Amino acid sequence: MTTVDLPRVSVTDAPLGGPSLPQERRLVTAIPGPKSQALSARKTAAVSAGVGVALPAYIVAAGGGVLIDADDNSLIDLGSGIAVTGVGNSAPRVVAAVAAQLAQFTHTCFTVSPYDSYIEVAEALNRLTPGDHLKRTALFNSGAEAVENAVKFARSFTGKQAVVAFDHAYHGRTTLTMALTAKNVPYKDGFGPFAPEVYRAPMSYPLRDGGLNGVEAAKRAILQVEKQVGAGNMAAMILEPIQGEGGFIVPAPGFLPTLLEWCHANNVVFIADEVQTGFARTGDMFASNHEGIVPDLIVLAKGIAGGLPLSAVTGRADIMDAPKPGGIGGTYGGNPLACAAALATIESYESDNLVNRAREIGAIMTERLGALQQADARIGEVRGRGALMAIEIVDPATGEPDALLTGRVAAAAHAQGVIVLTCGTYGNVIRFLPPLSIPDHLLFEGLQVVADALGAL
Ligand code: PLZ
Repeated sequence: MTTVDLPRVSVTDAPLGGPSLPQERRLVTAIPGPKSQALSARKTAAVSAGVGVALPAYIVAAGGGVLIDADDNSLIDLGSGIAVTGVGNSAPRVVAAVAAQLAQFTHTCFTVSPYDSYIEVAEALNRLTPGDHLKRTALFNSGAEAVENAVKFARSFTGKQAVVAFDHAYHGRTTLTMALTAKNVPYKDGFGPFAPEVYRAPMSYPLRDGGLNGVEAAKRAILQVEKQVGAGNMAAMILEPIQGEGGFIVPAPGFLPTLLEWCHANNVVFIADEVQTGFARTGDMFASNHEGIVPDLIVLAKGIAGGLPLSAVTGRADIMDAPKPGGIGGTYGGNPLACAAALATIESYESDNLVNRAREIGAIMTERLGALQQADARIGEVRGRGALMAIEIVDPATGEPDALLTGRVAAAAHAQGVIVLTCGTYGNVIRFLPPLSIPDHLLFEGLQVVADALGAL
């Protein structure tokens, strides 16, 4: 039994969860065990059937690289609650900052009675995001809410309405963001009508777009947009620099810069949705940095606040200042507890050099998954950056996506106490999003469990 021995995380004062938990995979019962099964029965009776659960092991504590379930199983976390707990669960700095704020005041509504931590978060995001131009920030609660507001800023600034999103895109589940999201089941099916003035363009997907390079793929998208929408009607183009739910698709080099250039030439706001890729995850503070692009607006959430609900739009001051005072808001956006968590989280990314930790994790995953691909032709591609990596599983004879096998590998890993998530338009991608607080030995063990699961099928 070992504990996290990374010097950047204090292991002292985390009484419940946090990194003081033994850093081990431990199977006490079958997964899910009897207590989790009882909770599943209560869930079925009490919670909407529309709210699905990927792995019904109910969690009682978490920290470092593990989640402990109700039956005392210790599961290796390769998902971070979908890329949220980059700094780890109940990270000591976050716990201390939120506890202190909790004792001061819990809520005033910033647009009624403001407080300084909201401003401090805005200042930090203005400083950290790509580009050294004049910026402003506004805070919200969820990724989808921030995406919606990014579109509002773009429409207000340009006086235009149309928004272009891409194949395989995921931007949320609200009416506008459902329209932006590409995949029908489960996100959109039966939930229409969708918001109008949303159009779709073809993505750069190197494994599946016939070898187009980034510039060619961008020109294809631009041609379609010019013919079907018209720059004169377009407020914004939105995309994820690496697509998340769509399958961890890394566009070919040159795709993003070519689109950005076209947007700038046509008074179209370029919005980078870095909800999943942001905050050290990709081995840089933001994925846009890898491509050398400076988006007009950047949408942030997930990794921003160590697990508390917070999101943001940060970008060009002229765009962000376009709405009239009072045009942007919400009861909880930039809640003081979430702001306290964000400040502690951002401090951790910076002073613990978690960008570097993401690169180390990326090097381990690239090596391990690459070796697996060499040995197994069913892995069509290993891709991603830093601590955001995936394998795409295919039929080796045809290259066609193999969603069935993908689901079976994930289920087998779950049964062995490793939390991995699937994704992809075709459901054939296994993604790896470990918390940056995971110790190396758990990362190796988790990847080995997945390798063994694949090998046995
Ligand atoms: N933009 C790029 O990845 C959230 C969705 C989980 P919210 N992705 C996880 C699910 O099944 O609902 C996401 C994202 C990108 C926007 C969002 C939306 O963020 O905080 O879930 O609203």
